Amino acid sequence: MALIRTLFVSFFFLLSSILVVSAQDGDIYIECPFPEGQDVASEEKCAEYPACEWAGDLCHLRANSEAGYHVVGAPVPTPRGYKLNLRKTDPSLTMFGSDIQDLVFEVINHEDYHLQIKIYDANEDRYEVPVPLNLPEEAGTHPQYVVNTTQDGEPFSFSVSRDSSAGEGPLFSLAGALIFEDQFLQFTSSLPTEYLYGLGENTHHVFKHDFGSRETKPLFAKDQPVGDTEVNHYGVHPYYVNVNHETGTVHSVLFFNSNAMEYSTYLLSDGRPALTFRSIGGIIDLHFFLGPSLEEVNIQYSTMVGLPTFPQYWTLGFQLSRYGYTSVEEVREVRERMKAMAIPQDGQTIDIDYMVRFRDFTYNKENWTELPQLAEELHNDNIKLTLIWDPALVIDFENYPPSQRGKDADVFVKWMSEDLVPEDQEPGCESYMIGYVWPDTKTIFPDFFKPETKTWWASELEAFHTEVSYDAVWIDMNEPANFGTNLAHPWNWPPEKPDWSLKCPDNAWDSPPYPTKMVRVGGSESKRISEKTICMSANHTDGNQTYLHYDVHSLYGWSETVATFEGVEALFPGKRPVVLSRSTYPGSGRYATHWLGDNSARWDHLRNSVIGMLEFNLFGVPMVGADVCGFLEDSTMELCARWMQVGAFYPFNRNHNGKGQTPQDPAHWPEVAAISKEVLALRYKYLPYLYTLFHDAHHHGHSVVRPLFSEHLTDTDALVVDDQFMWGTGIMVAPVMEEAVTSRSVYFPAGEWYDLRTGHTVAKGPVTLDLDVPLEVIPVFARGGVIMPCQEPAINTKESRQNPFCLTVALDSNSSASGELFWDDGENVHTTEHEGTFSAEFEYADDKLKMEVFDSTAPVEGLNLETLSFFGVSSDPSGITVNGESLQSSSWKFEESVLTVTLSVPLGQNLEVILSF
Ligand code: MIG
Repeated sequence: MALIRTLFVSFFFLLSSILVVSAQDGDIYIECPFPEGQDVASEEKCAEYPACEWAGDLCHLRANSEAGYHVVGAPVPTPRGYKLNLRKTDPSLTMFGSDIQDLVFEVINHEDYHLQIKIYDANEDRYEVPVPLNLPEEAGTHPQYVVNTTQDGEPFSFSVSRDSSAGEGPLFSLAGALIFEDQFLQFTSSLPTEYLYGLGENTHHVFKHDFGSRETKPLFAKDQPVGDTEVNHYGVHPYYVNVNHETGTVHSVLFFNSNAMEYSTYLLSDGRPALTFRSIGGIIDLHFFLGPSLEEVNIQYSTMVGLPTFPQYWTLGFQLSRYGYTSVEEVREVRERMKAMAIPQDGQTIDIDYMVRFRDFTYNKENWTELPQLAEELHNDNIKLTLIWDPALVIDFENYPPSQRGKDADVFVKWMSEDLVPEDQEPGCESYMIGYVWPDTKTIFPDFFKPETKTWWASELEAFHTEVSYDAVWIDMNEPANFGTNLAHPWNWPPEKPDWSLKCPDNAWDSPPYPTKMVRVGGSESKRISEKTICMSANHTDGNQTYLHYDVHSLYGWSETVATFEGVEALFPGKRPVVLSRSTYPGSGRYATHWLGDNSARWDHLRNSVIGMLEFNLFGVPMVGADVCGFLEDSTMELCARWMQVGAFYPFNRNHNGKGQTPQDPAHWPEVAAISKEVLALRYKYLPYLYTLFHDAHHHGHSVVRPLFSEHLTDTDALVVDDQFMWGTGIMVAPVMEEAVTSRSVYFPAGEWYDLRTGHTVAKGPVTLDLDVPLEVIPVFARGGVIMPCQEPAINTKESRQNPFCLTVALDSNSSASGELFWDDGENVHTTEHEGTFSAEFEYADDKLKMEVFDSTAPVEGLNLETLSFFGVSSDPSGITVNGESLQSSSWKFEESVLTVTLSVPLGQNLEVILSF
């Protein structure tokens, strides 16, 4: 029945198809890209590209009717939608050659809120992204979208709209010609509004994309530090969110493609905001999510790419790290400093310094002999140990068993064909692609797509754990990074050895006709697509299919993350694996924590980190943070103090420093120590709230950190704020990210806002206020209407988890509020939804606070609720009852609209508190 209905619905779409392309589409000026960059644009240069023409001092695509495709025949229904044939209208009008002449445009209906559109070669299979997606078994029966296409014989175009499009134009509307060549895809959509967010991983200076210039940003996984310009870095997320500020609705689109790509945001000459995507391989595969709220879009997207991993509780505590610790002794000293200053800490990370000559699965028996003891000492202090591994392993089969075992299991990445193997191939290396990274000998790279590789990697992780009992795994350099590709020699090549580097061939994959803008940014030395990585002419295989590195390059980190997650899962059965990955792709969030990579100790990098954090929350990777106090360059007391304050509100809160930089652990400066203690106490107090948000992320796909506009989609002031952010709906942070300032202006959207620390009323929005922000203060607010669970803080989460609970009840203008709490042992996987879990819902209305408990199991035994803080109460109550019993008046205190009630009730039971006025 459902199927018939779907067919019927699809046919209905077809019948309602309309012509969406106007005759003058040639005037909208979609720029033609030059491999050398836009500076070379000239009439002469433009003439080299038959699909383009010079007009209005610009080289732009010819009209759709010339350079595009046209519709051939009628749509053909499929079980899930329909297909439409397209043909290139004039085969001679090409950009880079090898146009695919016959294409299929396919509409695939999924959930009512979720539509997939694919455009692919009608005759030959092309590469498609092998990352698994969760798609529904049956399509919904009441789709919220409508797809319109042009009809037989007409220039091909299509649009996607909401079915109830009152007041809202198309969400996506193909503008101009579609270009589909073997190694060059380009399409442009006009967007309903300029409120566009997401797309990464790039350095972004603003959260809302800028349409004022035709800035093009590349996407391709690269070991590329945070930059000043909008470089591509570690991961790839071709996914955007678009807000319609007039209708207050949100939709999002994933371009599910993993080839090197780039995007541009700009205004078409008719004034419409536009987004152009270019990719150099694969197919056009688009997933649309209709929301209509921001959180619904987040849920819908995460549901498809995989719900985010549920962090172990300790990972929400403060973690300390640095590159360049010289010895176990140094780590101990820092640890002592932290203890002496009583700064909370839950994690300690040790970087590649512990290894022997940067060889994975070894530890240096000189300065690091006592690494196993250090692990025990940390554990005794309730601190978890994270160790790092890089993917590249040394070629030293005789002396380095992990490589020999890997060779035996045939796990390493190979050249795509024997004839590409260089003449000077190292002995015993078969057709492995050989590079050079940190170790002082050449390296090979595991192919994590292979099942054999996963097994081998898991057993190496396990074997090393018998030597050093680490708790979590950090995977770095997994873009994958390779040094000096195509150059005379890597920067760290041993000077006594003759020059050598990995050299990539000059073929279609390593010298593609349009290598994207990535070859021209980030100080690219080789100006090639293989800059700082391995050659594109490599093969990967998952056992069934073979993939070119050219296609799956940006999935390397994702594949290593899956392998590592599975390895850690096997190592600690029943526990939630803790894996920190630098390179990510859609779907990585179900396995990984992410940090934003090598930033510098600079104020603007602190500022950008908030944007990166917000973006990764859209990307379904909510467990994210930047290197607190900055990685490259020396931090200063003031910067580090401010950064510790902001970091206290990153979901992943880790102070990490670069090698050679002066220490910046929070105990290093007395001022920073004091400031860190205060702000970490506030973080630890609200960890039960943060943890509950992560539970919602893990179970439903919610984001954790949210932009200010999340609940205020028609507020155009809120839509551009990116120096403030929310934890869920309850906490707003307005950090100070500028040097030497003592006040900052803070925007408060509609509603009641309270100082989270004192409970005092601060604002009734919408309003902008200038607030004093002395160095000791990071402004943090509670939003009226939300009840947040909290707990007395402690020096680590092991201890804080035993402490009495509290509730912060921040009232809205109706004097009501609601919230929830999730609790468990903080580390186990839940095989059933209720096993070992506790959850409760809170509701405050009509002067009555109710806590309804749904599951009450062992983890909450012995835990009490001891403090209730009501923000925004108009007068001192005359009486309070707790579960029907009157409280003595000494049990509460009323001061400046804050009512604090002291009680003692078991957390695991229903509760009713009635205030009488
Ligand atoms: O090329 O392992 O982003 O966090 O400290 C440097 C050393 C290699 C890069 C990581 C950084 C880490 C560092 N790694």
